[in-house]
Amino acid sequence: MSQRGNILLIVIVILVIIAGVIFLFTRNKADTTRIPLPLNQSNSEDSENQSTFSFVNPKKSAHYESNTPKHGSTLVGVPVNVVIDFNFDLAKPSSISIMKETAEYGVGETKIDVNKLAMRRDMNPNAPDGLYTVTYNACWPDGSCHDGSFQFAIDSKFSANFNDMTDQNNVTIRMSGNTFEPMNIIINKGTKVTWVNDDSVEHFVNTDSHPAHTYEPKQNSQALSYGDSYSYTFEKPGIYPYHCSAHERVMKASILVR
Ligand SMILES: [Cu+2]
Repeated sequence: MSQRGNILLIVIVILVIIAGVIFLFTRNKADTTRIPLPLNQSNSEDSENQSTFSFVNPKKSAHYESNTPKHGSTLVGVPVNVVIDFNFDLAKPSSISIMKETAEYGVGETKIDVNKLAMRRDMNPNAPDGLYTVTYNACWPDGSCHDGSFQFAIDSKFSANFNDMTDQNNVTIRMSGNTFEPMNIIINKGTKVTWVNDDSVEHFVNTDSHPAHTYEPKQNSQALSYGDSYSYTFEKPGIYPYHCSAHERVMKASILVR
């Protein structure tokens, strides 16, 4: 090959490498650039529900990432569990307390997930409407602990805004126009819910929070392309907030299981 040919080849190789680097950089940026939301930002559920509860500011412990239920949210039913996500390995004796006034509504032990990045505690399914304060103590492998707190509310009268589908044993939710349709539904326990993607873009079914997806992990789907469907059967009564992780700002919904 001539010297000119060699130079041309080298230039082409360099251009391809530069193009590759630019592609990787912009793609990575698109994945990770998120404007952080204030913790007390209303979600669609709150604005719809016109919550009358007033919430004090949350206290975030070291290594805190997110929690479900979300701070400042008003739910139409009792959460099946309270889950708190961290970016560091949790260790014993980490603990969660779920209080309304002076009564504890957490039941059983606080459990640390296998990956050690979340801890959870079941909630008393008979918990009444009202304001709940979650306080937690997050402990680390070196024996140190940090505490934090947040609040959520339960107001069952807002379930009147939900689509009552308790007469069906199999429910279908369409993923259409970047929404879940119907968005907020009531079903009986044991009901199989099937999501179908009617859009040309990929959607997901992801339990809250984002991006931890830890509240009801078995509800999480893989990526769903056009025409794909995914099913999950809800066995335990309670409220199940979920979203699509590809469109988590707009694509949110809830299922109340009775
Ligand atoms: Cu989506």
